[in-house]
Amino acid sequence: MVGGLFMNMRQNLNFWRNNIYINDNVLQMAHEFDVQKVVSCLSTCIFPDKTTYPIDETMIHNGPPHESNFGYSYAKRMIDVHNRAYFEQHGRRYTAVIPTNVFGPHDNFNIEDGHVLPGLIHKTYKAQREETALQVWGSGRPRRQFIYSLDLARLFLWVLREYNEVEPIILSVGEEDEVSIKEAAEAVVEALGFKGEVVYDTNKADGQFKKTASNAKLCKYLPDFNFTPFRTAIKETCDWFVANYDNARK
Ligand code: GFB
Repeated sequence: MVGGLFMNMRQNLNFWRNNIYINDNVLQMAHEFDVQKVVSCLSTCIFPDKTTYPIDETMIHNGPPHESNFGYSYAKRMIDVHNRAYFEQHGRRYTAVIPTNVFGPHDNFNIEDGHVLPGLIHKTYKAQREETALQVWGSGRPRRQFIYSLDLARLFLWVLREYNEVEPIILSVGEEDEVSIKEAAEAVVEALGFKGEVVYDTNKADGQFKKTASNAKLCKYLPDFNFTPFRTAIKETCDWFVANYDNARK
């Protein structure tokens, strides 16, 4: 069960309970049916809020997560505990990846519950048609690393077939590819050719200011992996959304 900052702030209990149920049912059934490998998803938003940067895989349990999504964060951290216990007690090599903020076609474009990029794409699309201003929530100052879903899918196949550690691995673009929410909004505005006004609603929460993660472990395994350039990925996602507006999840 995933959602953007604002959905997490409204439903920390549901994020905790539903994800704990999913974790235990999926992993226990995999074990009982002798599934050889399970790759679970954590997220770079589950790391301690008070931390040094860049964040790496060793830091998952080193302190409380950001209060906006503690339910989701603790539930996801428990997957790492589950995986270590299945390995110790049954020799299972169940593992986890830690993607940073994912975006792309087929995303959840719901404005209230979705993540920032699909939210901005949907809002820009509406502002264009209604000739209103684009409302970006928060100050635009927080910083994020965004990974294109197509790149994540390619990395997922590699993890499934080649990655044999139980320890999680961060799947993210480099620290140098981190952008501000403002820069992300500008990329969406450019991709959709929006000409209207862009306003920042600073009454809305900013959430975590940054959660800069290191992809050094991934680069050690796959030094030649090429991520899709951010603006190319945004353009492809915007084009998909416009072409599939009627059937998109929104
Ligand atoms: O993707 P997002 O909702 O979650 O991004 P997080 C929130 C940031 O984008 C905040 C700004 O700084 C918001 O103020 N923002 C601007 C918007 N406009 C919008 C908008 O239209 N929609 C949204 N949603 N935000 C989540 C965690 O953190 O990261 C989840 O809460 C999950 O658990 C996810 O792990 C990957 O990146 O802040």
